[in-house]
Amino acid sequence: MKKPVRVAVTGAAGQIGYALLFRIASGEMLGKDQPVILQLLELPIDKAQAALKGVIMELEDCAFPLLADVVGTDDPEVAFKDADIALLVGARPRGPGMERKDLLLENAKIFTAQGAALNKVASRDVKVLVVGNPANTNAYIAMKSAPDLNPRNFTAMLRLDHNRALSQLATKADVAVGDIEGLIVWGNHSPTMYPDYRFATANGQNLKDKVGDADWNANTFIPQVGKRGAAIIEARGLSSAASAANAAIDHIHDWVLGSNGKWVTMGVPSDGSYGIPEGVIFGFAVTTENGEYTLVKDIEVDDFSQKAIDKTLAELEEERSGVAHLLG
Ligand code: NAX
Repeated sequence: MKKPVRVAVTGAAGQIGYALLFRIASGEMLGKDQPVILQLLELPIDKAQAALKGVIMELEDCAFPLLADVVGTDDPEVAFKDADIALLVGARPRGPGMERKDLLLENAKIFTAQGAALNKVASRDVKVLVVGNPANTNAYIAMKSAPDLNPRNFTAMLRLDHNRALSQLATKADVAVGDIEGLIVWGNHSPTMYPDYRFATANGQNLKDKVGDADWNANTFIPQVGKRGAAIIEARGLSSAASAANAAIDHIHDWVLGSNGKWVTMGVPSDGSYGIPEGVIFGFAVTTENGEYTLVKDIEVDDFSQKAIDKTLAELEEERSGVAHLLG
């Protein structure tokens, strides 16, 4: 039997947490032969801790053979102790009348503290995925608050956007979703993101040639992927949870176990490629192997794509300057 992997999850009693934990414990994220220890963080308020207790009871009642232990806590240093993987899902939601700027600052406090706790107690190889919004900037803050950890350990979730784009494209091009390769979502996890299928193929056929419709790209595909989250809220009365949890599982699964040469989208600190300033957490196409990701370089950027990339970068830069004073 392999040594258990320690997986920390914050916001564990929330709706994404509820869709996520059972799949991690059943082996869907790290493999059916990989035991896990779940280290679950919730807010230090009675209601959140009671809900967390209930989730842990249900995890126990599943009798998952791969679940070696579960820890529930309100202390980030307990949750992140020796963590190999940290899924930062919990975040401050936007309250009534709250400005975007205030939301950024409230979350900055959370991710500064959690970054510092990771820095102090997590495994030096911890793989961090930030799901809580604004995900890219929260990941940036956590990364900056953890100076002893490799910045490459910090990522933000754009996989839901990637999966949404895959699904829309598969329907339009009438191909199986699993056959599509070469899709990218550039930028911020927000409606400014740029889903880009110029190089997407299915069974060797270029889908841009097949779909061949610039109007569909600009006026349907891009806005539909960008506003999908809002459409789910409108339809369900609640934000995406199962699909978000699924994307988190995909992201970590591929990071740890490899993407077999396929491009996947991860929000990762820029190395300066494509003119994105170093350190900005940006959605790029990557391939993954042996627990490492590699940015796909030298993708041609045409005028349309450059404008789209500039727009999403401008938004990220604005978010970054909004929290710069907190990061020293
Ligand atoms: P919920 O409100 O259902 O759950 C969040 C949980 O986090 C709550 O139980 C809360 O008590 C807890 N929490 C808040 N602050 C915490 C902290 N400092 N430490 C520990 N726990 C804390 O939200 P849910 O629907 O689960 O969504 C979670 C986050 O994911 C939100 O920020 C949401 O905007 C974001 N999303 C990000 C997506 C992405 O693609 N990157 C897509 C889905 C989702 O919208």
